[in-house]
Amino acid sequence: VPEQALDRDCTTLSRHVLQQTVKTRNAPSLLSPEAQDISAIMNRIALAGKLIARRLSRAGLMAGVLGFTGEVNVQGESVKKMDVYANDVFISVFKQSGLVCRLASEEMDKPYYIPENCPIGRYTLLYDPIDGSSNVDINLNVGSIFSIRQQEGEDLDGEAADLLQDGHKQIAAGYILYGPSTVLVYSVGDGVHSFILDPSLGEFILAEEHIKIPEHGPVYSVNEGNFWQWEESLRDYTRYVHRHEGYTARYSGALVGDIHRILLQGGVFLYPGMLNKPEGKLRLLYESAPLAFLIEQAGGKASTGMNRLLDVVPDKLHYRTPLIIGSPKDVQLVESFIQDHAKRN
Ligand code: P6P
Repeated sequence: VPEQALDRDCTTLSRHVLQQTVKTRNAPSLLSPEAQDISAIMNRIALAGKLIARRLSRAGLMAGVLGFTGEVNVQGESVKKMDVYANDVFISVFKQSGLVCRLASEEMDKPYYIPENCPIGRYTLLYDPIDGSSNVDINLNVGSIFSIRQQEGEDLDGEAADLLQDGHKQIAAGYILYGPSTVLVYSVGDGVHSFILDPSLGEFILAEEHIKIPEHGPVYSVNEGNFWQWEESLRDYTRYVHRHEGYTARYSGALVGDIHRILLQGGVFLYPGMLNKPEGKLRLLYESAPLAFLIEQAGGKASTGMNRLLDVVPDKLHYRTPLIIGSPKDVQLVESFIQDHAKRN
């Protein structure tokens, strides 16, 4: 077997994270508490990903996996059985971790506290357990999005006020894409790295290090069904890409797959604000901020249209913002339409 293949087989996620954390956090050695912590947390996230991937691969064959629970979540969205399963998987894999004291998820009104880990728990996991779950029943790609923040203070009132800080406070962020293969993409602040799950090994194996998003790409990814709900600036942007050669529309209805395409091929993903919902749909703390952290680490940009996404400070856990994210040149083009309109009005 060529040397290269052997080396790749040996670069598992846990080894890579340790190396990365040491480089990024100026940790003195692989044995520093923080390097070990982040590596252990990433391993738990990988375990959650494996459990979710396995369930998704059998969803059509097992009773009780597809379809809706009949409940409505804090977002006002119908809850899919897979949403509940995936949410609980993350909680259960972290219960035994000893590291994470709180989990804040799109599916839960309040954070979930792991009492045996609190208050010493040093970290909080913010996550969207299954993003794009409407795709589950039609066997299209879905994803999990995660973000790790340091626990600050005791949070004795359960309000998790220390989580209401900007995206620069993230220690690590990434996503798991459940597609033809299961891909985990993460960053601890020193570039973006991807891993592919080898089901025969049960390991995420390094696929690509220091992924760089193209400066410009052909893809614009947006739900044009909302066209008449947008501000005029976004409609003008859409007319521009319709008229100019070299643009192509790609939109799957599941954020992680759309972002992964933009990361690898370049272009821009947009979920703008709308006339009746100026804040848009996507949640800051466990969707936009982790993806913004990652895309900036890959050399891209992430914006609300008016501000850098990572600078946004939420005033509540389920805070939403418009999101424009992807290749620098393509994000700047959208921002130019928005800001030119703002100047004129
Ligand atoms: P729309 C899925 O519900 C999600 O949160 C993202 O995964 C996706 O990008 C977006 O909403 C799709 O929303 O309004 O275009 O169906």
